[in-house]
Amino acid sequence: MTEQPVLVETRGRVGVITLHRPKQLNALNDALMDQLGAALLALDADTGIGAIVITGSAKAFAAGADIEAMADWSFMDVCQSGFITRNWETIRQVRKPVLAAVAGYAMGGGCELALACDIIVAAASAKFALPEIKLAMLPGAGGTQRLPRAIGKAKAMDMCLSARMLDAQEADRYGLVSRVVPDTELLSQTLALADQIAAFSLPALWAIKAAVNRAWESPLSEGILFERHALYERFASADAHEGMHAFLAKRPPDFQHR
Ligand code: DAK
Repeated sequence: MTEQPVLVETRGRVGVITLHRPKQLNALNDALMDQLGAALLALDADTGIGAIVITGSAKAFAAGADIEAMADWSFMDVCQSGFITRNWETIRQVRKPVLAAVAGYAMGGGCELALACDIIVAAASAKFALPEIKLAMLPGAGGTQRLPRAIGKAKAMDMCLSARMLDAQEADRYGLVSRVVPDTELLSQTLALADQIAAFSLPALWAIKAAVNRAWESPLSEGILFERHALYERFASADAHEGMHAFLAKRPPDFQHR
């Protein structure tokens, strides 16, 4: 029986996707990225889900794009198949919060996948690198663009040009990750965080995620305008009225995700 490279389960309002090519340290091949994309879209469409967690194994979140698969590809092969564009960027369509729970290696495409998530929770063992330069390649799944935005040009150039690997503490200091937790608590703490997020009003989560992402991609004035309209839209939401009235009544809110 063929092993599934991606395992999916739901825990309450949280969808959990586990990358599962243990022998290849979760190297990201087309089959895995196709399944990851399909799982992300299915969870995003599921009205019972409020947040998504992507995780790997204790040794590797993912050790990058599958080098064995890529080794003999030609320019025409990657152009014609739309390599990366075709399936790696599905994550950009996801409107719900996506959390990466990273232990061990997050290298190359694995680091880029984590960077494409909204929150990165790193285990103390996590290691982040963009080592494509060692292969005479370049980080081609958003690494040269998201990394400088996340940690600034100086640190990003260092990582991309020298293949420097960051441990979890450095990644935390530089702002690459959101939190660092003990390895034994990686999944429990990430799930607790995802649970907390998923209990909030889904339309408000959509709006906040879209607004923060807009901050990456537009001048301040455009971003502020986007935020202002997102705020006005909140007043059309039953949950927003419920949230404010619950606060005034000193009771927990009963969000209907509308
Ligand atoms: N691909 C395929 N197999 C991999 C792999 C990878 N990225 N990483 C590890 N493996 C395999 C190893 O070959 C080995 O297989 P066997 O020999 O057992 O058959 C098995 O996983 C265990 O790996 P190691 O024996 O090497 O394990 P160690 O603990 O000694 O070392 C390591 C772990 C993560 C330090 C090491 O495996 C390593 O350096 N791996 C390669 C990491 C790397 O270079 N990652 C970047 C990949 S390149 C593009 C867009 C994007 C990209 C490129 C182009 N275009 C749009 C054109 C992205 C490129 C990348 O991500």
